[in-house]
Amino acid sequence: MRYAVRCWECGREVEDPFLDACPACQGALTVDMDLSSLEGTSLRDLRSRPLGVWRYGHFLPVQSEPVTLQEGGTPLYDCGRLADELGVREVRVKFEGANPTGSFKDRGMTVGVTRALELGCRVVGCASTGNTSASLAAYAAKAGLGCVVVLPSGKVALGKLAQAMFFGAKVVTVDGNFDDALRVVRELAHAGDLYMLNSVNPFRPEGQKTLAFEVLDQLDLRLPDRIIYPVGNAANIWAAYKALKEWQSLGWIDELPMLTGVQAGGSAPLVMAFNRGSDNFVPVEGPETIATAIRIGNPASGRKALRAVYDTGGCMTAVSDREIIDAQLLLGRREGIGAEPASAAAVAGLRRLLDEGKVSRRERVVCVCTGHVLKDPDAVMAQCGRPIATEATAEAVRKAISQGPVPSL
Ligand code: AN7
Repeated sequence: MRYAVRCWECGREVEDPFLDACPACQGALTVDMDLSSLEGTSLRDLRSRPLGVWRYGHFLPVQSEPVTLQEGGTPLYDCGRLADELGVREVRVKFEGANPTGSFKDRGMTVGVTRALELGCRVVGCASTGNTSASLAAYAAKAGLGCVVVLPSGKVALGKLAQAMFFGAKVVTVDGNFDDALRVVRELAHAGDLYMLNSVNPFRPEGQKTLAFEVLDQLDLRLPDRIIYPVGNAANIWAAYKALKEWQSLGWIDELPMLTGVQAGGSAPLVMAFNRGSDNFVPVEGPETIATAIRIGNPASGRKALRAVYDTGGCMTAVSDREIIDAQLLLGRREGIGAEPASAAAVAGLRRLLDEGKVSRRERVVCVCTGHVLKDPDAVMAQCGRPIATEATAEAVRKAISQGPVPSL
């Protein structure tokens, strides 16, 4: 597949594969795919391959055999009980926790690490709030590459840290938040210490396009009214927009679902920009939220994400930590879906937008639940308390379970 890497701001073509921003204007980079060879084809032509990232290989800018752990192909659950609870016509949940390392990041990493091999790199690296590092560590292991991950100290959920260590990455924590860690990794990449696979590397969002491709594919191109994403560094919602535009350009879809982004209240620079109707955001110093995955004050793809939202007639909203936790429990206890807090922000945002009358109760909505509940066991235990300990007799257990209400919402 032919493509060019361009500056998203000024359109200039960027030839040096190791740049992470436009040399002329410092704008973010993007991959401009030449889809002309796909003209006259249809989605049906792809379906001989199994549902998953590589079903959409024609839309991905790598040529060699992919480094794959069979990512993607995640369930799209029809959540009737959740829809009743929220009071909306239809809610589906795209459950990205079902990916090999438990988050949507695997979609970008299969492409990003394949690209790293094509460029002859030996060491890959990233800054991360956790999931990116877990995913990169696994794909680097599969590819036989060295891996360095830089994390904000004390603020990475236990499951994610465990994964990065387990898969053999060099794990370094720094005093500071994600934005600081990203600045450091960019500097290491510029000095040639590593090949950076954060989402400012435009090959990452290319893989993440497949999340939106799959949603449309699973719905047989019967478009939902709205797709809701939790937003941190903001590449994923941008990737969805890029995916939708590509299928629109081929005539596979006519319209675009309203792309809607949810940030945590303490880390919501893009929501503030949206509320002002602005294309530009002001970074938040000292971002805070229980949803540590999206504890990001200066989203690298922020301007792209705002474009995605404005251009599709979507919106953005912020939710509190309490709303996030309530939504996480709702997903678990009404639908049996185990999502980490950041993922539950999508559902919390839907509830808020319905209550505020900004989303119609007649809509058909897809919420993207980006990561698995087991990523953050501490967040779960803080809500659900401890098990009841007792003697190993039926009588003692009967007594224990008869005390207090049966746990539910
Ligand atoms: C579960 O791992 O930024 O808006 O370093 O882990 O594309 O950044 C994670 C982000 C949503 C936000 N949900 O996606 C990282 C990292 C989960 C996440 C997001 C993240 P973007």
